[in-house]
Amino acid sequence: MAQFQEVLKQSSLHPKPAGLVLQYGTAGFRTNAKQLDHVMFRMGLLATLRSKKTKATIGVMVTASHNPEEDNGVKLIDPMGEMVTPAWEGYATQLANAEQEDMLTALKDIIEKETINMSQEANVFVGRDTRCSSLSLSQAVLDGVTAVGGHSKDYGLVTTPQLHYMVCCQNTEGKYGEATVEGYYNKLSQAFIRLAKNAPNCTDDQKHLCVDGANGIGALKVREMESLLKTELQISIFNDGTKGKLNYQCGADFVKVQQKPPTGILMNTGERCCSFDGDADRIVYYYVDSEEQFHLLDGDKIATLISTFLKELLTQAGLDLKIAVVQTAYANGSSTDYLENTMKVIVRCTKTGVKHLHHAAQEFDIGVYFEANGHGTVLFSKAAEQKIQQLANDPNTDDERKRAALLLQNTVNIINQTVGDAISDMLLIEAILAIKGMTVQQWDAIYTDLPNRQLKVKVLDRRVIDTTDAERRALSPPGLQEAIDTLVKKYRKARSFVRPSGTEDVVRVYTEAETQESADALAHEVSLAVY
Ligand code: NG1
Ligand code: ZN
Repeated sequence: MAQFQEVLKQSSLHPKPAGLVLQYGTAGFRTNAKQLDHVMFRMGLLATLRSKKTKATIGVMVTASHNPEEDNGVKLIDPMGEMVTPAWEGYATQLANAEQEDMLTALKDIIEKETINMSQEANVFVGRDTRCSSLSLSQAVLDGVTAVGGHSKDYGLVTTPQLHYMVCCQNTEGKYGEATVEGYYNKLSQAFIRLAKNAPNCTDDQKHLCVDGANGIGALKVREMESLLKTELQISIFNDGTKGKLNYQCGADFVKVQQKPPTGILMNTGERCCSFDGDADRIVYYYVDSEEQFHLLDGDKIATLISTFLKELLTQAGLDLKIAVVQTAYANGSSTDYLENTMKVIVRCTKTGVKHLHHAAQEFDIGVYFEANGHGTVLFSKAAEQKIQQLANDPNTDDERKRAALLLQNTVNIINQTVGDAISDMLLIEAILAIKGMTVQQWDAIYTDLPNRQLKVKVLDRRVIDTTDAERRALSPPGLQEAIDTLVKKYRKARSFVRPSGTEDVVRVYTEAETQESADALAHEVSLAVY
């Protein structure tokens, strides 16, 4: 067919280096940008097939998130804005790894297996982060879409969650919102202003926030939105990309892993600050106290704040909706303890990776999910949204219940339910703190984190480590778990686990214990056991 001739011709302009093998991991493909041109072209092809198959718009985001500037990556977005299904992750790996001369056969295989009607229309949305390599790589994606006869829309520079949002808006015929960046800003800022109006006593000091943009796309996008928020929130943006390097000694991942402030930010004592990661789907908060002590409020503290707020509103509204918090093994033990035993909410633990948390959260009326690193959001079931809306619109609802229902309704609107979103999460957190009249110090004091440490260990083959129980225990290699158990017993309130990273060629080690010295010593010992 002429169509396949075109694919072949175009593919030869995006040749695969022979022998290169890459894997579609937790966050799509991710490696040095120089190795990705053929992958991008082929993901353009695959997204087009996926679009034909689902008869819906599919997204392709070019980013390597918190990884170094030299890296890049690509991730497919399914019709409701969620991660692509596991079978298609497998196709992505097969197609990306097929040698140049086998590429067409690999493509035809997928078409056959999925019985794809090639005359079906296809539509693909493409977005990219601010990396130097992203422009040409996203062009390769667009070339792939065109080669197989798909239509594409290039959103250019957007955050990852913005592209997820566009895909969802497009496929729900505007019910979720308008599929434009302006539509996104308007929906979120309107919901924010409505929420903030419930905090009339908020002082100018409380309305100020420092944002570390990780020298990435988030800084650009907050700047575009700033004017819509300024009556209720004044933002000082640092690390906006004009001077520093992307993710270098700044951003949410740096702050979380290093447990210290980013460089490039001017922080006054006690001032509320937050950091985004390189594609603005993660956020963490922090402040420095009068003793120069750094305090981190990570994804666990965020989940606690949001779920407490929602639970209180549900009680005030008299709505019987089941709320749960979904975490991973990296959640601080103190947070799990507080959520289960003090707040008495259901807590679930899943494997690392947003798709696992997202799926678990979908099982509840309201599912709050956050990774400790600050990636997370809130999901509302359709039934929950309807009940909230009914109550908010019912003329017989008394004032207190109506206020709670309206706050819930605006929370639904401010949250990006497709994926974790630093901007949307930031606005919700800012609104909650304002409404509750809570300082960042009071939020921090809800519970005290157990001291913890995260390390990476380079090994020959990280895949020899196999885990179970939501990655909290190692099944192989033999003896590893027993060794960890023995080491953990040496320390008070200690816990540790190891797992192969899904995004880097390393094994991650996590420990927590009663003191930082113990957590650090245990992390060191467990690292040695991994070798
Ligand atoms: P890996 O590399 O599998 O640990 C990291 C994060 C995940 C998730 C993905 C995708 C940690 C410990 N791991 O995965 O939570 O965010 O990247 O970006 O933070
Ligand atoms: Zn990210």
